[in-house]
Amino acid sequence: TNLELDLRDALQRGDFVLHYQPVIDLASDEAVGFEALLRWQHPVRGMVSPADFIPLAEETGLITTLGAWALREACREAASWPHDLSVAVNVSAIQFQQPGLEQSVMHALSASGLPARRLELEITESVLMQDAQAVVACLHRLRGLGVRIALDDFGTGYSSLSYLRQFPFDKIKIDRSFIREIGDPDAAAIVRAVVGLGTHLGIAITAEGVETREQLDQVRSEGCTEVQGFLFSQPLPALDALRFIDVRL
Ligand code: G
Ligand code: G
Ligand code: MN
Ligand code: NA
Repeated sequence: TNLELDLRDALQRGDFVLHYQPVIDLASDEAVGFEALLRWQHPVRGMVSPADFIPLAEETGLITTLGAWALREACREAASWPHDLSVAVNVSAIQFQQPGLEQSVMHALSASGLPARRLELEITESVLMQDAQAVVACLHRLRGLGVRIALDDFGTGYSSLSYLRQFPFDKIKIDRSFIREIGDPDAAAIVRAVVGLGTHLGIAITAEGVETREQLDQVRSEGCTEVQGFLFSQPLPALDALRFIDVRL
């Protein structure tokens, strides 16, 4: 397709940028980091959503190059932030099937000088559907570098709860579909159960997609440790993201 051809050129043209959504710690009510989210500024089509181009990049294998770029760019940017702020980068399941993920991470860290503890990798449950032993080994090696691993979009995939013991996660991010419904007792019960599990296993819990004050109050009372969502901020260009920190400090 045309979009596929465009995608191949887009990296060279420098069409991609990262936007950053603040992550708020509920103990201090302060931003503790940002999630980096890819944006494609197409010269003709305008802004193309990752929901459209990530699947295409995955089918064509371009996600490996694009993912490596996102890691480098996010680490480069984060290295200039106040030192207690971390950056989270989404990693596609396809990147786990290709060799070189660890090298990409190590290269992004060494080229930027960003301490590994300030980098978090977000993976989805689809990663866990692959060769479990290989993935576990890879996650352990990545953690050995000092980076943290978050399980993203939790609750939307097919993972069983036993995966939480088997795989070394530092954080679970509860998918925003549960937060949207959290006024409903059943959804609230699910959030409560995940928080209980996380607390027991020593895993931090982020609530994604917090849009209202009511949702914030509820995820706080359920014991979530961090929040993200439009109530605080949409994903922002790098400069605006830093301004967001200044305004809140
Ligand atoms: O920010 P937005 O809601 O438009 O993102 C849509 C989807 O694209 C989300 O599922 C998000 O995780 C994914 N996404 C955004 N940036 C990246 C990236 O750098 N790598 C991967 N693999 N997925 C990303
Ligand atoms: O799959 P992942 O969690 O990485 O996706 C992040 C996506 O969620 C981004 O595209 C971001 O724009 C979107 N997002 C972040 N906060 C909110 C929110 O409060 N409401 C909605 N609807 N989307 C959000
Ligand atoms: Mn994410
Ligand atoms: Na998510």
